[in-house]
Amino acid sequence: MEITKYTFPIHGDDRGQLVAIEEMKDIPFKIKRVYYMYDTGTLVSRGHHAHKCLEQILICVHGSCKILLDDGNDKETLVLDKPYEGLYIANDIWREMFDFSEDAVLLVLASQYYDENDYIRDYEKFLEYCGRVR
Ligand code: T46
Repeated sequence: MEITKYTFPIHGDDRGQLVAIEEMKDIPFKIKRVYYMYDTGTLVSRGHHAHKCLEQILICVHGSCKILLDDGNDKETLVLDKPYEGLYIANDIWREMFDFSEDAVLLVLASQYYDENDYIRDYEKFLEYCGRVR
């Protein structure tokens, strides 16, 4: 499976660090929505779904977490623990987020507004969907 991780430029100076992300320049889509999760229990596993159209960039801006990506054939698990790194997740990819550190803040940049109809929340339906679209 092809995994795309972006390393964003850090505008650091003696005051600290600053990361800026511009749509269509630093990431490959226009940002329609931003959301983030924090205070996630360390034993919690989130996600467990795919999206039909949505593209996203996940950035663990504080702490760490793990992301499992599954394209219906291969599975890969990555660690997000750097506030200047963004993991791109295309549509048609099953994702699970787990192993959150207590201080984890996971920020997500999304290409579409929230739409429950875009979710595939059943793993068997996801595999069927992959078979149809690939
Ligand atoms: C994804 C992973 C990485 C909204 O009302 N608006 C929103 O934009 C979002 C993302 C969620 N919600 C509501 C829907 C649920 O009642 O917030 C609640 C929790 O959402 P969900 O259970 O879908 O959260 P996760 O962490 O399982 O998944 C989220 C995104 O939904 C999903 O698109 O790819 O993070």
